[in-house]
Amino acid sequence: MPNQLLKRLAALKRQRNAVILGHNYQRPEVQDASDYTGDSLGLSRRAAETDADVILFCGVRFMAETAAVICPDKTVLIPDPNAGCPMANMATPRELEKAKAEHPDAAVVCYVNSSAEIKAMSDVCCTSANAVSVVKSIPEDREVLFIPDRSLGSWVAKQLGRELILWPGYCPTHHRILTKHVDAARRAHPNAEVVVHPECLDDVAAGADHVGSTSGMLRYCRESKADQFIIGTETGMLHPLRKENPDKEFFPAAELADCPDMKLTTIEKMVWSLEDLSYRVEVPPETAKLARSAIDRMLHTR
Ligand code: CIZ
Ligand code: SF4
Repeated sequence: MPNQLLKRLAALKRQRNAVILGHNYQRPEVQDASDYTGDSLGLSRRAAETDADVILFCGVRFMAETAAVICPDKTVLIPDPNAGCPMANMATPRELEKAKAEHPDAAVVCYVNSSAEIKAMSDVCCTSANAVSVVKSIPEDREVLFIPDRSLGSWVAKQLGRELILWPGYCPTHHRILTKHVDAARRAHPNAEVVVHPECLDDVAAGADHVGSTSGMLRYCRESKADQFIIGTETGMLHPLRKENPDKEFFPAAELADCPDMKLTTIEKMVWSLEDLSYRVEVPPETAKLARSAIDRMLHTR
């Protein structure tokens, strides 16, 4: 990475009093140029704590929206306005309205991978790190409509032995990881543990040694006695795992699990973003207020 660009980025960061948040799925050089890296929940917490005036959010739009909802007084920027999430787009307000009318008594639990509008229409939000405890906090006799990720919903249902109303959304990147890929990786690395994300297909999750969020994967691999791991999630995750565990080896379950939206962020775009204070991510106050309630309910779940 040309040093000049990184120097320019550092100078702009000081000038703008900005903090750079980078998701675990970002390009390695973007993660290395971030002040904090982590999953969307961890980064939202950083956003809530920061004294910075500007948050440069290196991730996809719904994550920057969440930061904007939590920090209404700060300027939230995303380096590329096209960085969306196909899964988040699989739940629209009109469709959710219809589903809520069909299940008027159901509690709506929405995965953080959703637009602020969808969060505003939901009872409580969750991430892959806390989905099980969030659903558990809802009384057993109440129906739960889980949106938009069918795979995560079905994994949570299995963990709790509880039936959930599932939504037909999914992550195209995680669904590229197939059992045959995991089997081939196991044959190539017979001593490795298989660690996958709950956005993976049901049979991939069922065959894994551990299923968890990206923050959960970091914890699991740090604590595990194994020294080789096959990782079933977006390939950006290999970077923080390798950085934190230099004595362990990490192999992707499938090289194809690359999220094109996550990879839209580059150092150049980060520099342009701080130069121009673009692209601003704003959520209308009414929507933000309701979305905030769903997020706060998640944060207060134990
Ligand atoms: O919540 C996140 O950051 C996502 C999308 C992945 C994960 O499990 O950390
Ligand atoms: Fe969305 Fe999947 Fe990309 Fe995450 S990896 S941003 S869920 S498409």
